[in-house]
Amino acid sequence: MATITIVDPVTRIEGHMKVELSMDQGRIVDAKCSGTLFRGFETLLQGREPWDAPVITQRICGVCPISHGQASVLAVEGAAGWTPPPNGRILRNLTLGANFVQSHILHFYFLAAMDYMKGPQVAPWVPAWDVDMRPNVGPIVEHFVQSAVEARRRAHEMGAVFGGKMPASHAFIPGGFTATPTAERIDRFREQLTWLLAFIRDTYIPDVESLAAAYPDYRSIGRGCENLLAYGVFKEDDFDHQKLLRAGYSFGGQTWPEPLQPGDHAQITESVAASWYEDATGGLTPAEGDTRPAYPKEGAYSWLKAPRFQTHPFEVGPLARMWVNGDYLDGISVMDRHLARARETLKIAEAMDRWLDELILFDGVFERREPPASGVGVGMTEAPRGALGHWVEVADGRIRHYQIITPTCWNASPRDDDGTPGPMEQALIGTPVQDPDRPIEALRVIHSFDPCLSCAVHITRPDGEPRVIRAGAG
Ligand code: NFE
Repeated sequence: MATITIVDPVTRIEGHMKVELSMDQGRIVDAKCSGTLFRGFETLLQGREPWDAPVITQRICGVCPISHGQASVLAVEGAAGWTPPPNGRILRNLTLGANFVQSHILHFYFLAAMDYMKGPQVAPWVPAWDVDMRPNVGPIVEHFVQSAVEARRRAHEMGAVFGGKMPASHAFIPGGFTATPTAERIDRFREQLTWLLAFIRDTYIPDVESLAAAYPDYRSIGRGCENLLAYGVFKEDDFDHQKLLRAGYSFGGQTWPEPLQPGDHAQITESVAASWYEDATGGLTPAEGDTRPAYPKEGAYSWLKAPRFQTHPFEVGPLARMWVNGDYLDGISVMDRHLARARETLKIAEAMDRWLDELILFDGVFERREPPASGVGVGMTEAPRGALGHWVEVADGRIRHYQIITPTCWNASPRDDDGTPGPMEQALIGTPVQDPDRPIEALRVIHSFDPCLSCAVHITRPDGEPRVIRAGAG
């Protein structure tokens, strides 16, 4: 008979997530992933000026704000028909790249590695479940202490060189970027990047490889839906022809992915059958859908909607990006996600070294224009955790409609109108579990996706009084 274990909250992720696991004969036979907070950013953007969107949406999350800034400026620029000058494009790439590097290092050393090894008996390694850990994982704990914390700090400082500050940067504005590329800033950026390139090559990638060698069974655990989707990111030219990480999709792990065409976003829909939202017709595109909470609701168990492409669930993230680019085709599993993420970090960091050389000193970074009075735009980009889209409609100079689909909405989505589980739910089903009360194996699957429920859900109090919280008040 199946037993049910609820892990709530799932820790060492961003945001709030609960997972309900049904287990039978040592395996997970069913899984439900729930986002446990409501995100109201779409609602609070309505009626505001389009220029507010990149600033406000960066507050969705402290880990990937730059991606939201990028998606938002692309959406507003799409509505206005603008493209930034070359320096603006390159400075965005560099600042976004810095954010990817810090996020991937954060994920491996601070969030995921502790699922596999015992560390010193101090936080963040304790409290922890007393479960079987394998001994031969290499010096990952030592590297966490000696260099991973410093690596993350350096990546943040690198992002702030042009971004002004991190995590949220005000440099992303429709029409371009606010910082100019001076020789002194380029030098400061390159100094951090040189250190980080050595860290990624000599420490991060070998650490992930030694973890994968110690846990070879996790090359077949957590395969999931095996559909992989990337919107593409890091524009290499001013005409939207070429990106460092191209857009594409693959059904069932096919190694010849399809390119994603500019109009294909119209085939992205969101189901709310298992989500606490009202939707009379279901399966709407983000351009049509809205955000009307409905709680409680029969059959619903998550504040995440269920995005689908061509009606199917898709895994997004570093593995999907590297897969559709042909850079990583070794497999789809827990360890393949870690390996692809580490190799992507190097690919991005190496490209950043080149982009620094492409900056044009004393050239413009921004073209001053009037904000659009009306129009629709879609900002399709990538966040560290995967495909990110912002949809905007402007009318009478104000935002009439705004919708966001984050990577974790794709990966941790609940059932859709057809009852099909989301990618993370599918990856959990079939996973062997030794102890149903301490399902560490399930956490390894979940963490391999690097979920961020902060991006996926949020809470607002539209009718409430502001709550004053005094830090340190007795
Ligand atoms: Ni809050 Fe985010 C990333 C975005 S995840 S971290 O990466 O968008 O859903």
